[in-house]
Amino acid sequence: MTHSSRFLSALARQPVDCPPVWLMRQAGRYLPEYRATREQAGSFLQLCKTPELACEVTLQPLRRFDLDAAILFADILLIADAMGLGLQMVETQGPVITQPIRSAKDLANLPHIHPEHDLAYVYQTIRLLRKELPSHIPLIGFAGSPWTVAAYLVEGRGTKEFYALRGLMYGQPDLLHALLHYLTEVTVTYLSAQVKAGAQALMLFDTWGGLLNPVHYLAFSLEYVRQITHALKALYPSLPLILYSKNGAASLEARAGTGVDALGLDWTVDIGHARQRVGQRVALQGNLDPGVLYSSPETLRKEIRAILSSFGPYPGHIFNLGHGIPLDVPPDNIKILVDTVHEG
Ligand code: 1CP
Repeated sequence: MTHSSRFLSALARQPVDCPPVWLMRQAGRYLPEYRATREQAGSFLQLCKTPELACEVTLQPLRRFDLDAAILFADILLIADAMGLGLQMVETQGPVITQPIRSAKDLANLPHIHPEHDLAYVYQTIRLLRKELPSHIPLIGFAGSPWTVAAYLVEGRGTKEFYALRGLMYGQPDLLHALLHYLTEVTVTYLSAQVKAGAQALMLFDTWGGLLNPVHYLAFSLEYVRQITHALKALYPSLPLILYSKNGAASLEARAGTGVDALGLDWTVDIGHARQRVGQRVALQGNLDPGVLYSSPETLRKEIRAILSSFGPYPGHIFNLGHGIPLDVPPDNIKILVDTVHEG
């Protein structure tokens, strides 16, 4: 089967006329029109919960740049809001959860959420987007991996170290496994309803999997990703799935064996070496250092071409950053990035 979309073709490791490109956090604060719409909504959470405005900010980067995919505007922590855990997005601090999960009692008190009802606004945004998007621009739905969502639920905020989470892993592994199991079930329901609403590919963000040693990584993160992948593939066999990890170079082969179609790479791995290690089993997505967006157009072009040439003339490359667009990069550099990738 051939696709009318470069992005879906590359995910299926089929030849394309030029590499597809989309960017993590392509909607966001680096765009003045995003800041204006967010102000109109009143807050980040209100923006996510207003389908017309969430649809608008999803489309904003596509009006400016020749991107090959759209990503739903939402957040991996909206399920914490649906669980009533007091999620707040604090301007200078990022996410804060006022009722973190640290004990068996906290876990027992977690409500059984019903994503189709409790996160109805997400599905409404997806339906609006599918009406607006041209047929060659697929819509990516997403969720956090259970480990990465648990990181915030246990810690109560974003940090570099997540010591409360790691302390719980060593001190009460059964409790953490019970939380991860619960999040796995919720995530399968949440994501399958995104597909029913119109998402054409799904991405799992395992941003904090790289905190773990290889044995713990398999047990506390990858095992639950594998369960989600198997459940979704049983429901939707041809649905493409992408797994992103930060600091995940050590586990490339293990991640390629979970049944996902593509791996998202951060910038600390050479994409050509990664391709040799995983072969044609999965497509690769990445992996420009977002830091290059602060350099000159010449350096930006040079680094983009280095990644394209390191990957080589094989099918299965989706160009992206190694992590999200920082909030203060000049939008002109994003245009240079996208156009340079398409020039090949
Ligand atoms: O307006 C604002 O300032 C809010 C900033 C913001 C945005 C634009 C947050 C808060 N979330 C989002 C949207 C978002 N988050 C999207 C959709 C938009 C797009 O990509 O274009 C996606 C896919 C996410 C995913 C997400 N949220 C991740 C995984 C990817 C990653 O960045 O590693 C994580 C870890 C989060 C949590 C989160 N939400 C917001 C912030 C600032 C953070 C990270 C905080 C931290 O570093 O701990």
